[in-house]
Amino acid sequence: MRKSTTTTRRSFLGQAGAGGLALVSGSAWADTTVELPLPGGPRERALTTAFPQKATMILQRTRPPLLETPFEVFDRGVFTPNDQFYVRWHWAVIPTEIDVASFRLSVSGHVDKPLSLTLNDIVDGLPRVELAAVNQCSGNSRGFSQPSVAGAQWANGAMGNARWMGVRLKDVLDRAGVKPGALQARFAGLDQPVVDGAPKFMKSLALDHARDGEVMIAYAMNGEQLPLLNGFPLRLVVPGWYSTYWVKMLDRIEVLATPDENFWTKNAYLIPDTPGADMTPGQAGVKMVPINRMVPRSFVTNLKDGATIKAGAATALRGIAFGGAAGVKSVDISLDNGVNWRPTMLGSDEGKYSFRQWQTDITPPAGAVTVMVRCTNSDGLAQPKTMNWNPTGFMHNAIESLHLTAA
Ligand SMILES: Nc1nc2c(c(=O)[nH]1)N[C@H]1C(S)=C(S)[C@@H](COP(=O)(O)O)O[C@H]1N2
Ligand SMILES: [Mo]
Repeated sequence: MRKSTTTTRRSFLGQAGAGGLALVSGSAWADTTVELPLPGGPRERALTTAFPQKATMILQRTRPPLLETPFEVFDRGVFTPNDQFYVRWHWAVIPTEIDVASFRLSVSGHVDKPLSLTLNDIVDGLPRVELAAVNQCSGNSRGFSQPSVAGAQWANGAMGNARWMGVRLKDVLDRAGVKPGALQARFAGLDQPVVDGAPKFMKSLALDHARDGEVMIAYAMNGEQLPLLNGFPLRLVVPGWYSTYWVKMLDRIEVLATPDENFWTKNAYLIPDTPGADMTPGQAGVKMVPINRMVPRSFVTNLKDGATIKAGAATALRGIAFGGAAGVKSVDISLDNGVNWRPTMLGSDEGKYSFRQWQTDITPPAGAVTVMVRCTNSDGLAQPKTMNWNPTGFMHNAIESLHLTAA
């Protein structure tokens, strides 16, 4: 889907900043609710349509905006629509409009030639790349932690899949000329802390990773400009890695010759260095490391937990899966608590970092039936049967179970 340069600029950046956007328009939320039963939490959540460029979302927090994708959206297709793509910010000072003419992306630090790039330099001046990839918050599904942990009580909707379009981070770094001895690239956006002295949100990647040719600076998702709340006009896309690294409203890249000591890289987003980032509540002396590659997950999307289906007749089951840092090798289901598994049929392959649909059917006799669904990725990593635990509720990916009644 290559477009001419003029069309590209118009469609991805043209309407940018026009008029400005109130981050919350009026008080139009909380008039409807959705059932989102979490252990120890409220059964219901407010739905909101009050945020710019967003349709119905589950309201987790208003300032900063934390909006969850209603789960039924994932049944509609393998790409998550921009207007229902989840939203997460750390600080509430977020620009409500961006002047595309004066916007600059700076590249500084341990480079031969510091850069100050306009959006046109990026859109027209560098090779365009496109990649489908899942953006998932480290804390997706945190609300299911037991014992419960602090932080946004996400159910399973702090994730989404899009076709990202932009330029390779490597091409931008090459243009600046990274000097020998550089270790990391650090990324920051236009959002600011709400209190003086609080640490600005920044994340760093090892330079080899930053230059792997896959990490992107995206200016479009699903064929449109990025919604403001998803990082307009530019965001980092780090395929296969948790979204904490996918810095939004990206306007600053610094190449560092010494390890990044900033709070968000050094002290936040750490996981236990154990299989599945699993530990025991209260366990002492656990080595912590920065969160990194995603792990496989799979979900049923066409039936809800507790649904009744017809006994003795074929019932279609379908859902989505993703492999994390590798492609989906198989999605299997079990009707006997994980003793026997059988493969499902996989839908079209949109690339190894994308959601992939799966489908099958089941014909259970009358009675209760529990369907377990398990993804194995092409590295051979499969979802575990029991949920991991850590104090920040990161990296949940246990096998999901759906309880049905056949009658
Ligand atoms: N500039 C900026 N980028 C950011 C963040 C932020 O607070 N500020 N949060 C990160 C985290 S933790 C997540 S989960 C994703 C969420 O991306 P989304 O809002 O587009 O879904 O943005 C990431 N990028
Ligand atoms: Mo996140």
